[in-house]
Amino acid sequence: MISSTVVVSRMTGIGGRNGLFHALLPLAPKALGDQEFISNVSLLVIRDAISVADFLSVIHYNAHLDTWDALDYPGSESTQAQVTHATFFWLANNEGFLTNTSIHAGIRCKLLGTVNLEHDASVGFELISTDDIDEIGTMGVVERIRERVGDGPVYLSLDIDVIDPGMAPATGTPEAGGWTTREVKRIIKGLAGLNIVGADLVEVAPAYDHAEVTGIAAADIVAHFLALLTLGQRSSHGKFY
Ligand SMILES: [Mn+2]
Repeated sequence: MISSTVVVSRMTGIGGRNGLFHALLPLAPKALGDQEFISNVSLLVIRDAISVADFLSVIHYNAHLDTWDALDYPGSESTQAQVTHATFFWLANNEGFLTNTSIHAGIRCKLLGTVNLEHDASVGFELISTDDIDEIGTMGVVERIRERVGDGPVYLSLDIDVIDPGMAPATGTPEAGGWTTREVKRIIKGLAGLNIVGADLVEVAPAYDHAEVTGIAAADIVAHFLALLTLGQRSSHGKFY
């Protein structure tokens, strides 16, 4: 675990970049990892991705919105306290990194009301709920994502809790009734050919895993991300296996 203070100090380090991640991962900004610290790192990696493109759409797989306004939380007056695993897209948008053409996929978190959805839209996100897949199928989800982000630079962020906790139990804020690992993999494959400039996979908590089932799913999804980054825009829609 690394404190938010350390995360912020790395964010604001030499050149405004996270040198460690940048040096380790020269091909494209990307990160993998565990609970809250690494979720905060999503913001770091988005900052690195900005070295590739001035503005990004985000494709965000998660049970939760992660666009919450930190100023709504008590005790979040300091810059450090505002960096949490639920606020980093709000921060990224405030820093001017995001277009208003981002999209969530797999949302099923508890909400206080429509005001939460209105705020989420103000951060630039459209929303595909977990239940939407029952009406439109995996390819319908793919089509909505592709239509939303278009040809512009895209950043992928996947919280492992988008998958049902029965298939990926090792995470800190599980939500019942998620997508299957197969569905998530199929939707990721459908993104082939998009202008993807960075990616992360976050919120895996190995101490909660059983028979490494979550770790196996996470590693497989990362392999898919690497395939997307390697293929770049050469691949046509949905054509990789
Ligand atoms: Mn989540």
